[in-house]
Amino acid sequence: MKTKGTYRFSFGPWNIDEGADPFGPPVRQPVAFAKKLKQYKKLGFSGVQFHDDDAVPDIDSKSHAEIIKEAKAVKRMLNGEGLVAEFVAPRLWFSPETIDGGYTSNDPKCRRYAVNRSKVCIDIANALGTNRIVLWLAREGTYIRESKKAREAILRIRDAINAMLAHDRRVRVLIEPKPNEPVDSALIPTIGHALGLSYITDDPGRVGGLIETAHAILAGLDPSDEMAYALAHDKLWSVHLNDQGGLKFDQDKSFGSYNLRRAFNQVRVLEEYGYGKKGEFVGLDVKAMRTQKQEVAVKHLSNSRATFLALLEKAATLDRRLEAQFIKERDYEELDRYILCHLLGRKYR
Ligand code: 3MF
Ligand code: MG
Repeated sequence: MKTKGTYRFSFGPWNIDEGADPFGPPVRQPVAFAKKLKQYKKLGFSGVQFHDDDAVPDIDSKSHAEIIKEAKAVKRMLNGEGLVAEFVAPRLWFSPETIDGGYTSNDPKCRRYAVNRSKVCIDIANALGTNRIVLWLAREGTYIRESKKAREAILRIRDAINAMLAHDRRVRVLIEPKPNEPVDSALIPTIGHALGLSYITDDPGRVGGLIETAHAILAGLDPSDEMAYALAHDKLWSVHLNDQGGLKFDQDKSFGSYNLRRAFNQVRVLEEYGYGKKGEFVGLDVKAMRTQKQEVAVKHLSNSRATFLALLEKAATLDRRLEAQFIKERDYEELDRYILCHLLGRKYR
């Protein structure tokens, strides 16, 4: 059992936001990046997750030299706060070149843009001191299936990853699957798809996954089982813990806020199989409720971390002897009862 202090937590600057949604404008003032960085340690976090343009805004209008200079300045800011960069993700869903997807766009010019931008993203990651690139394949999919040839599209994603692996022999690519939103049908909807894809790249040892709770739930799957699957492949290299109320839009609710037992099982599986021992971060991809006022719009982060730690204690204090006994007797009704008592903090029997 690891002690509480041995997990390292991370989040991205987008997790402190202005509360806009597709139906209404911002309700909070923007917080400057430097001010966000000041929050990390206070909230109990030491890792920063980046999009390439979180580190270097207006990236497409800058020269390569400017981009690297700015990324190095961000690295100095991180050093100043005692923080480290966990990963950088190319934002391949914003620019006009990525309307039809990045690596799978039907326009070869747009595909070239996506691959070039991914290479720049690797250079930024190096300047920030991380070799981890996360690919959330936001628009690699379709609104109507006939618009792209799915097999060809998968091989295009493979080729793009190969180009990234060749660009830097130390880089590691973490695929973050999601089944839908913004597209109707994503080409890499689950971790099984992501890891399957890793094995047809030029260097499978450098391609793994990041699992987000909400994304697994949106695929109708159990997030802890998805994590176990990636752990069985030694390819769970990061997580985005949060919560989600069923098959709706991607909610990014605070970890454990919807289904505590499901959250417990994620913590349990991470803890049981040594997640974090190779330096993996516990990432939280959570959003403050739109109703939250400015001064208290970071509680979702500290609360999610606190819930993780509380559930870690639940995992540690689970009576493994009893658990084994019920499993041996195949008395899963009793196991169910015991787990609920344990989570409720009630004396069992
Ligand atoms: C989308 C997400 C994204 C990714 C992020 C980094 C806003 O559903 O979860 O977070 O995690 O872009 O890959
Ligand atoms: Mg995410």
